[in-house]
Order: sequence, then structure tokens, then C-alpha cells
Amino acid sequence: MTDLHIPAPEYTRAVRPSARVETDADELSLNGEWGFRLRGVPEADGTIAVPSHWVLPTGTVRGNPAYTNLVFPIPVDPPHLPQENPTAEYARSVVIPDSWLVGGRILLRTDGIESHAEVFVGGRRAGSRLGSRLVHELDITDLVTPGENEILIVVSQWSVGTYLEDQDQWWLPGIFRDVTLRHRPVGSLDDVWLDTAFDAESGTGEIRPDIRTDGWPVRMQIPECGVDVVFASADDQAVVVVPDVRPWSDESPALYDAIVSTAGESVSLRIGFRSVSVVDGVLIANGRPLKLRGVNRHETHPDRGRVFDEAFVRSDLELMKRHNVNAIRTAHYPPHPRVLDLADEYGFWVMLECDLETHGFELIDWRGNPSDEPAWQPHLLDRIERTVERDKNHACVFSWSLGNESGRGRNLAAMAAWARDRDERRLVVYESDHAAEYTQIYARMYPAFEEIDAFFAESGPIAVAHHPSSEVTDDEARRARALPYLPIEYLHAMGTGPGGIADYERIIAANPRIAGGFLWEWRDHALRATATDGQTFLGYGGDFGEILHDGTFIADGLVSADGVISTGLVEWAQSVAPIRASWDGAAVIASRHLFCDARVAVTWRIEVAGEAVLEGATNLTISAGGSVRVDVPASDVLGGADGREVWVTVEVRHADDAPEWLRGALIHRAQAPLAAAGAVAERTPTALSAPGGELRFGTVRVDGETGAITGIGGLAVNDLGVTLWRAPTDNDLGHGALDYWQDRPEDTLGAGAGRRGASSAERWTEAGLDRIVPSKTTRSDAADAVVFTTRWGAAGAEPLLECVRTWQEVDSRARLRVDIRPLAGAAGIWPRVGIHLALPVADWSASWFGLGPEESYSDMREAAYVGLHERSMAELVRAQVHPQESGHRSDVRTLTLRAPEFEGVDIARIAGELGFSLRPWSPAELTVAGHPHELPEPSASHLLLDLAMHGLGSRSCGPDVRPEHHLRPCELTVTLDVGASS
Ligand code: IPT
Repeated sequence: MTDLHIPAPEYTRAVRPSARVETDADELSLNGEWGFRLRGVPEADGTIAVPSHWVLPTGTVRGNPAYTNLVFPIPVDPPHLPQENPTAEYARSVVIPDSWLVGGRILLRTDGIESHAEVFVGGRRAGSRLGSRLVHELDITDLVTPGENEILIVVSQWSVGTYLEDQDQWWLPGIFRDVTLRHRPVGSLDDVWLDTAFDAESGTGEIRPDIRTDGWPVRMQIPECGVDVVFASADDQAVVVVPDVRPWSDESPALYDAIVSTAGESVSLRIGFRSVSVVDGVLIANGRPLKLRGVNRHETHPDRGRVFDEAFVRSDLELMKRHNVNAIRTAHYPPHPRVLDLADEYGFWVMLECDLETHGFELIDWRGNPSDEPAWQPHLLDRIERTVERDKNHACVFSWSLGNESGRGRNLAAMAAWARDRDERRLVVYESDHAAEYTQIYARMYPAFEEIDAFFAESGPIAVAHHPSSEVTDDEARRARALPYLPIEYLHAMGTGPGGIADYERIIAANPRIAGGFLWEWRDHALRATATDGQTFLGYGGDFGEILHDGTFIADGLVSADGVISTGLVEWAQSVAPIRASWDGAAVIASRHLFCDARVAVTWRIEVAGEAVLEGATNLTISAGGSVRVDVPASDVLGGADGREVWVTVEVRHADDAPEWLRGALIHRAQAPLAAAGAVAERTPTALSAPGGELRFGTVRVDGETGAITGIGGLAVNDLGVTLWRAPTDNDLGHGALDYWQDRPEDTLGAGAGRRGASSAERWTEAGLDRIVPSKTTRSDAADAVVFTTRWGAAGAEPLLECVRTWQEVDSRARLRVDIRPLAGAAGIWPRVGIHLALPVADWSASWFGLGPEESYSDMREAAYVGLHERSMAELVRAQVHPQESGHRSDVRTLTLRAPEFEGVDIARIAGELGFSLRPWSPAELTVAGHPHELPEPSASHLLLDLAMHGLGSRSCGPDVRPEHHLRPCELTVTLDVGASS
């Protein structure tokens, strides 16, 4: 026990937390322009918009944002604070309407201020607030006077609250949510809770009212349900049963308008009937086993930071719905209250998280962790109470999360007890409750498959070695194993990737005890910044002069900060799709819906070598859990295929009765081969007569000493030979917990165990893969072929590989066979095996027959489909905050490159594997650039023809690439026909 003294939250004028509802009582928004002073920075004097963060826009005298993940930006010395504590004074005056002064109370509500505020009215102190993203109300009735009243809010960036708000995000001080002055008439409603439930067997809804007021009687009306009841007193609040209600769910978010009124006030809310529970270790919603196909959502905007904007949030939620997301964890704090209204309306299951994270204490071995120090308990209880009370009416909220990454301790148990006592119908979640002492769902982060297997084993440790969960007793393990299992974070979507979405989904779908998962995370938090040359760019940690920061880790979303969707999102949508197409001789459309029929538009097409020859469309209704077959006259076209590949593609989309923003959005796509390509006819290579210095095979010119391409038709080519290097992805650079490199089970760790082992990029660099050079080539000539053998290695190391290029001419086209053979120095994993051709700078475009149109890697190719695809070079790579390997296309059969001013190139794969990427920068240039604007002026267009490519994984935070997606040194061969484009 320490003698730690933490000043408790101040309650002098603080109002008991209550639910957010629409009221007919008077309210005055104090959003808008306020006078602003930043203490000690006279140049910053002026005005400021409320809500906003005073450090946004970036790069002004008002200071800058700072990004840290778990490390605290201040000394860890609670309750002490740094002497230098940016403090701002916000001032404005307000005229209180006369009608407010005759009776009732006047409250000042602040929805979000980071991190501490002192409030003064008319020069007199009203009180203070803590809990940056929690609602707070002060009763200022006795401080206001008729006419103008000066309101002064003094906001300091650091406070004792800072020790509880160490989330992985920007430190962004300011009044960033609404400020409202509220009149509470005599007899108004102090709190309204219509606690609902749904009985799936009888189809009845239930409302348990819990209303606080001095204004009894209270009338409750739900016109659509025929409910109109009056409660005479607090003790008279009987449960109301409503027969035949439409339940609320993500699939059909049915809401009913309710009005609750006293003589003093009438409030309205939209309620939904639904029940969640745990039965036999399965998470059940409305009687069915629920699957959360969720994302972690932060409040973030590249210019506004955490300031709410309804249009922006709506479009974000619509984007989620269009990509089959059905659940949100509000990482790591309650969002703006409107977000819950919108989640009710759009249909998302919400895990609502309290504004609590003490992660930085981990770096000092959790000494003094507020989660366990009694002196902090009032703060933690205050936080969970503010969280639960504000949003308790929302149908979408199925669970309360105590917070994120706050270690373990008694205060968390006390929070859980409080939440369960207050709201017994929702489930409490907290990831670090390893012994399952007080939570109802067993939550984990970034589990590897081995982790999941350990949990579902009959006995033994519930986690792999090193994870704190593996230390629990047998009894605790038994208790944990009785709960639903839920990765509240998995699939770290940082940079190119994440790999493995489809693999996880297969495991989750197959096991009813896994309640789904929440991918990390929805959107990058990068903030708009301006470079010295005036260019704007998306900034991350370190771009704003921070001494301590965590760099690019702030950019780990499926959507970039400025709204560009990643291939990861497309892959996610395809992998988790609730309605799925498949082919078994007919198109089969199957619904995984739990509750509702689905109206879908189905299209199918048959393509011969990428050209559609037969197409059809139909609209269908599929019952929940049902499936429908659609006959397709496939055999009609097979006769004309002539040895060309034939594919059938079936697509399911939201039908015309969907809301406009959803209509036509792809739900799922399936493909099946109907006929494989016929064998390439054996043709006799042309006999070569007296080959000289520069060789010619068809239209391809080849260096007679090295076998390198020097030109194709009129195009000059700089053939850089074999490359094993790719610009490391964020996952290649990561030290995430799981490390399969070692091939030792004890090194396969659960997440959260810290940095383990070198990153892939470090190992590749150490092996010299970024700097391999060729040996002097040997050439041997045959009657119809010229063969070049080159060994490749890095200075100081044993040779890595031998590359044999065999050139021939077949039917007036160049035929190149490349054989790669690992040599003594080949070990571990290689990023890629490619041939690097530098083409002239130009506006190249590519059309290819193969997997596309988006990038694909062996562990991210669920959404890519076989077809004839076309992209400009600019479109081949999506915007990236941090340049890295991306844009690889796999399973390429033919590739044609064109540029307006040059003769194009045709490549046809005759045998072996072929992938490609085309970018204005080389892997080496991408490797060293921190931001897109730091990339050099292009000096070439870089075409990489890949024989093999390593997977992506999720090791920026989670598990590494799975062994089955490793590129281990091995013999590889590809045969290509190359020529100027015809
Ligand atoms: C995990 C955090 O909960 C989350 O906020 C975010 O920081 C994520 O990592 C990485 O982007 S904590 C991790 C140590 C498992």
C-alpha cells in the first residue's frame, strides 16, 4: 500500500450523470467563436472555434499535436504534472433568457474537453471537469445573473486525467466537443432509461423504465406499439410488455419513437428491442449465436482531429456497411453521443468503451498502475458511470468495455461490478481480465491461430507460453473457457495488408464459441501537415517536432486518413460477407443472416480468356440461413473455348430496395474455372545462326555478355537483373509478437508480449538481400538457344542464388526461361524473387489477364479475381502514408504495357508463376522515403516481374506471415514470351 494521494474528481456542482435524450426544454448551444488565450504565448491570442483542438490546424503558434502509443509524454509521477503544461483560456459571454431565471435549474454541459477544465461563471468558480471524452455537467444556477454572463473555461493539457488517458493516439488538447447551456424546468426529467429486451421465442418486447424526476406522474408513449402508460411515482414504474415487436439487429435495425413526459418536460428517444446473453459459452443475440464482424473505430479526421462532423461520420458508417462491417468497438473511449444514434439507425453492434487506458505504466512494470491503486478508484468509477449513464438507452450497445490496456487490478473489478449492478442486461468486457474474474466475454488481442487453439483445447494453458493468460490456474482457465471468445483486436491493418483476413474468418466462422472479432482499425489517424516546400501531406508521429513519438504506428487503418480505401478493406468485405456466392454447376447464393430475409441482386457472367460471352442477372430474396440456386447455361459456351480459359463469375449485390448509399454495393463475388487453358503447342525454336555481341530474339535485344534485355522493339530497357528486395512493408518492419522465423514453438507468442526477435526487414538487411550483385556471367550457345548463368550474392556473404536465363526465338517472338537455384548462402525467408526492368519515365498503363484488379499477395488474395484488368501506373498503387511494397498482381497470364510516346511491351507466361508490379520508384527508393513527398523525381518506371513473393502477415502488431505463405528459398522457374506490343 502506498501513501499516494490522488485528488478525487470534484463533485461540488457536478450533476449526476444521465442519459442523452432529445428534449423540448430550452437549450442554448455555446458552440461557435470564443475568445482564446494560450498562457505564455501572447502571439496565440485571438479567437477559436468551439469545438476544435487548439493545435489544429498544425503548424501554428498554438502548438502542435504529439503522437505516442504507450509511452507517456510526461514523467510518470502521479499526481504530479510537468511545470510546462499548455493551458488555454476560452471566454465568451451569454445572455441567459429571462424565462430560465424564474424557475428550474441551469446546467452547463461539456461533451468533451482534453484534458482538464476549470469553469468560471461571472468570475466565480463553478467547478472542474476531468474525463476528456466523457460528458460532464455543472449546475450553475446560483452563479448566473440576468443579462450577460461571462463564461470562462480554463483548459490544461496535462492533468491527473492524463495518467488515465494513455490511448494510442494524438495528444490533442482543447474543447473538442459541444458546449451547451441547458434549462431544466421545474419538474423536468433528470434521467430516463427505457431498458429494453426481446424474447425471441414469443416475439415480445419488454421495456423496463427507470426514470428519475421530481415531476411525477410520468407518461410514456410509444405510438407505433400502442403504448401509452402513466407512472404515478418512482415505485410505480412497471415493466411494459409489447407483443409482436420487430427486434433490433444489425440486419434490420428497427427503432421505435418513444416519448416520455412530465408536466415540466417531454423527451424523445428511439428505442430498439434486443437481448444479448451468454448461453453455453456462446454469445447470443435475440436467440441466435451472434458473429461480430467488427472494426475498432477511433474518432479521427485529418483536419479536425476528434471533432465530430455528422456528414463525415455518416459517410464513414455507410462505407463500413458497404464493406460488410456489422460491429464497432469504440476504441478507446465513448464517441460523440450522436455516433450511437447513428449506430442504432444504421445497425451496428457496439462495444462501448470507457475512456480509460494506463498503458504507459507497463513500461515501468505496472508499478503504481491506477487500475489497482485504491487512491484512483473514485476516478475509475466516475469514468465508467459517465460512460454507462450517457448511452444506456441505445439498442446498439451490447457491451460495456472497461477500457483498453490498463493492466490488471481491483479498480477494474470495481468498475465491472458497478456496471453489472447498474445494467445487468449488457455484458462487461475487458481484455486483460485474464483469469475471467469479472467479465462475461473472454477478450483477446492479436491472437495467432495457436492462441485460439490453446483456448479451445480441453485442458492445459489457455494461451501459448509467455502470454499472461497462460499463467492462470486450472480453475481460472476453466472459468475462462466457459465464456465466448472474442478477439477485440486482430488483423493489424497497417500498411500493405493485413495478410490473413480470410484465414481468420474461416476459423471464426467455423466456431460458434468465437463471437467474431474487431479488426484493428478502421481509419488512419494521420493529420494534415505542410512540408517546408509548401506541399501538404499526411503527417504521423515525428512530423510535428515531438521528441518522443511512435512514428507511423498511428496510420494503421483500412481507410487512409483522407478516405482512400485499402485493398485490406476490399479483402475484408469479401472474406466476411454475410451473403455468399459459390459455384457447384449452378450459382449458389447462401445467406449467413441470423434474423432477416435478404433481397439481393445476383449477376453472373462467363468469360473466355477474359472476354464476357454470356451474362445474366436476377433479383432474389433469401431467407436467413437459407440458400438459393440459380441455373446458368454454362455448357452453351464451352464448345467455343478453343483451349482458352473459361471462368464463371457470380456477384451478389445489395438490391434496389436498399437505401441509396447501399444499393448495388457488392456483397460477395465467387469465381470458378469452367475450362483450363489448353497446353501451349510445342513449337520448334528458330535455329540461331552465329549469334554475336548484341543478340536479337524476335523484337527483343539482349546483351550478348550478360543475357540482360537492352531493348524491346523501339523501347530502351535497363535490365537490373534479379532482385530479392522489396521495400519493407510496415509488417516487414514490425516486431509484433509472433515470430515464425525461429521455427521454435516457444517463440510463437501471444500479442502484447512486447518486441520479440528481429523484424523481417532487419533480417533481410543483415543477410544483404538489399544489395545483391551479379557475378560475371557465363554464356553457352546451343543451336537454338543462348544460355546465361549468373550467380548473385552480397558482399561478405556466401552466394545466394544462381540465375539461368535461356533465350530462344519461337514464332518470331523472344522466349525467356528464367531458372533460379538457391546456393549456399540462401536461408531464412526471402521477400521476393523478381526480375527488375527499368523502363523510361512515361505515363504507362498495364492491362493483364490474371488476378486483379487490386493488388494480391499469397495471404491477401480473397478479393482478387481472374479477369482482364486494366490500370494506369498511378492507379496500380493506392495512396500510402508511408511508402512501401505494394501493388503486386499475382497469377498473371499475359501483361501488356503501353505508354503514349513509346512502343509497348507484351509478355505472355508460358509456364511457371508470374506476378508483376509497376511503379515510378524502385524498391530501393521506396525503402528510404518516409513520406510520399520525399520520393525523388522519377528517373525510370520500374517493372518487377516476380517469380515469387512473400506473404504480408500482420506483424506490425500481431502475428507474422503464416508458414504456408512464406517464401523460403527454393528452385523457381518461369517461361515468358516477350515482344514489342502488337
Ligand atoms: C493495441 C492497442 O490496444 C491499440 O490501441 C493499438 O495501439 C494497437 O495495439 C496497435 O495499433 S496494444 C498492443 C500492444 C497489443
